[in-house]
Amino acid sequence: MKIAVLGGDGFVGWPTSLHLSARGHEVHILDNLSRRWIDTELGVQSLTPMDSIQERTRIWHQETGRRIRFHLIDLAGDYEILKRWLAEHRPDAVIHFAEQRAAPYSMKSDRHKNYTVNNNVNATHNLLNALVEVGLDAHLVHLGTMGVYGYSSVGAAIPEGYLPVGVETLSGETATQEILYPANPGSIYHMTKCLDQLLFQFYAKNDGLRITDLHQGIVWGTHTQETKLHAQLINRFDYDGDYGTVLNRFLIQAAIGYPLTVHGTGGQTRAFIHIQDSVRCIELALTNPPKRGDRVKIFNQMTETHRVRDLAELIARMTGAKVAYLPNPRKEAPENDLVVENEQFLKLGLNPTTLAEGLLSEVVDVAKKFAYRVDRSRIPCVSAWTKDLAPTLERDPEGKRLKSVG
Ligand code: USQ
Repeated sequence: MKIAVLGGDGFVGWPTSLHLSARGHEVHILDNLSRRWIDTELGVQSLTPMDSIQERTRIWHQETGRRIRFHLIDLAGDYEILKRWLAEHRPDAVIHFAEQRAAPYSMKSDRHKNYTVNNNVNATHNLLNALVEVGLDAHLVHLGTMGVYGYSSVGAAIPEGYLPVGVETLSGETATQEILYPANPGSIYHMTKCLDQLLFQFYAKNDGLRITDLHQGIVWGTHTQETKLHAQLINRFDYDGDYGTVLNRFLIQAAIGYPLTVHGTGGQTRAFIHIQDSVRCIELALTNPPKRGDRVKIFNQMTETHRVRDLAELIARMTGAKVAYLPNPRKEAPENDLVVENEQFLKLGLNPTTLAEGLLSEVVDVAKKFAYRVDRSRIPCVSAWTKDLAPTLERDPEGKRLKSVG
């Protein structure tokens, strides 16, 4: 297949591009490199040393003989260029990762809120609009989030996208239908993914676009089979307060003797998936497309659920790290249960990497190896969800006063 990977320079996009190229697909990365600019804005860098996209693709060719082409295109801003590219290249499938994906970054300031909404919603709509305009029947696979559901526990498992509901008709009978599971975003970023869902629903219904939406949990880990092939193919690893996600942050914190930064009581339960399983799921979704005229196909892309404090205690036991219970910068339920259905990927053959088997090698192979690159001052989470939460974040877990808050 000829596959366009939009956002193929990012944390999930890069290993996905390698995985699909290794399986013989013709891969094209379209990316505006915004993630690299955001590193510069925040004054942070990936824990793992990361080469330019051109250098990465050169090494891939050197190691495997396969080519991945890179095209510098801004999906949200360059609609005409995107349309021309699609018309000229006519890919069989398009994988859409090209969105600002960090909840704390999206809540940093009014400017960051605007950026996230403008970038994410325009990118998705430009893509859908262009696919229709150039008459391209490519299978669109989008990286969504479990966060569209809102993690609330109602004592029932979260279904894969659609909820059967009974509606009482005027004649007193019960009509049943399936609706999108009610959206309940917890950040501006998550809200944009909820808006994406509606865009997909409309374009599948109105124009017959074939769309798969993957509601992914929190990704942990760094390496995949392909990124391990050469030191310069390594994936990025974020540990800072905006882009670092909880489990990868705890791993690096443990490696450098920094107290594990649990927000609030740590009673938040979230869904997780290893990066290797994430790229495998995308491949499985690609090979099982919906038919033209079908509704959007939705998968829950996760393999385990865990409570944040249980993860912290597990890593503390493994490594001897201390756990710090901190004021929560986010407006979120302090405690929740979470049960998620994920039968579809398991039936298609996904064989999950469990936390129990993968964690220790991650600590040793990545966190310890690159610990010398950590800037401790970038670890605290300083993006507050509301203005009244900001003053509670003035000190870091080691008691030092932070220079700027917000
Ligand atoms: N948390 C801590 N300590 C930390 C960092 C986070 O206790 O140092 C807590 C947060 O308060 C939150 C939970 O851990 O309750 C998860 O936070 P996170 O930063 O790991 O993940 P999140 O902001 O939800 O976003 C990440 C990705 C996003 C993806 C989402 C999947 O950045 O792109 O969509 O995970 S999900 O969480 O299932 O919605």
